Amino acid sequence: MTTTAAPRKTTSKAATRKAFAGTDPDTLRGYFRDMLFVRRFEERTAQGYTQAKIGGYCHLNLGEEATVVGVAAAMRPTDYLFTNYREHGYAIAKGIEPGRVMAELYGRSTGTSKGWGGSMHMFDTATRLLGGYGIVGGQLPLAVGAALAIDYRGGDDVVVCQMGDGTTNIGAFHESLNIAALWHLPVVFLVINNQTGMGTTVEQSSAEPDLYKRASAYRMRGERVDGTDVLAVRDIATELVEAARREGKPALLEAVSHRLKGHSVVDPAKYRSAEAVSTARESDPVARLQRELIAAGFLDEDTVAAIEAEVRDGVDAAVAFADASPRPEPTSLFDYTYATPVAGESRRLPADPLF
Ligand SMILES: Cc1ncc(C[n+]2csc(CCOP(=O)(O)OP(=O)(O)O)c2C)c(N)n1
Repeated sequence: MTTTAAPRKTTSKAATRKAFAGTDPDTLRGYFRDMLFVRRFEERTAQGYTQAKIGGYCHLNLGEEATVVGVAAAMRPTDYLFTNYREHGYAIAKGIEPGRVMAELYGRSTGTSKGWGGSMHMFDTATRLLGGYGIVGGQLPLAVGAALAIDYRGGDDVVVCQMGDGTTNIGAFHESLNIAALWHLPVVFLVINNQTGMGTTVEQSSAEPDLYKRASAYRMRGERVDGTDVLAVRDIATELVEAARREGKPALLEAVSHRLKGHSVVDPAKYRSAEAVSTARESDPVARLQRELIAAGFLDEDTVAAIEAEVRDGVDAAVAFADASPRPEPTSLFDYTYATPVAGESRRLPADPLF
């Protein structure tokens, strides 16, 4: 069990290039573009919320972009992903059309869950994003079940199961890690340590705040990585995903980053000290990669402006698609509750008579 990837120092062009060695500049610019897309998409989501185009609970990936993109780069398209409710960026990184993600946020029938799921319940079998879960820890037993199904059928796909730091204290976390280790299931548990569960810090809530160490209770490999460093995340995630694929070795990866805003879009995060806010700002992964790529000579201001424009067009197109999409028919509310017909299922809408 080790701690990997101390933050890279950007001292000179040569040193920065050396840190990027082995990854070609186009791929690096692609990571930057994808991270920037998540950033701008989420900023637009917050705006859509204040315009009352988006309702319900809504949590953003701001500050988590390097982990989102790094983990996606480590996965095959056929690998499965389960997440908590903070999943818009993961949905896009997994390959879902951003317009369908925004349409789901808008509650439109063209969305990933036909407009009935909203921010916390994106689901797409084609790209193998199997949710989007609002119940803290709810995704873990299901992810282990998917890994069991893969193993049972003799497949070589892997399940990545994302969660927040607070989730490591819920019962389902321990039950899931135990079964995954006992049965050698191909699942990587990805803990996003953004320092807080709502307003409670990891130190206040966890008797063992080094969350990656929890893996040792199940004789599982546990790693901690700087979650603001896209290459460090990609490299360690690749190692763990491939060990799960080849050897049926489950693992836990703790990615440390900072939430740039409140818990959800309606949380002004007044419980945060000025120091915590400034630490979070300094750890901004998008700004960091931009800085480092410029220092290495792989990006210049003109290219950044061109990527910004391309990203803005992409997010504009997603918003336009969502805006133009129809709302689902109220009568379709119950169509997707069960996979198969259930006798006696109530399909009564609020204004309908009881009898
Ligand atoms: C079983 C359950 N308990 C409580 C809640 C309320 N709740 C929603 S988010 C949250 C905090 C979870 O924090 P963390 O796991 O660190 O995830 P993050 O929000 O930081 O991504 C809580 C307690 C819930 N949704 N489900």
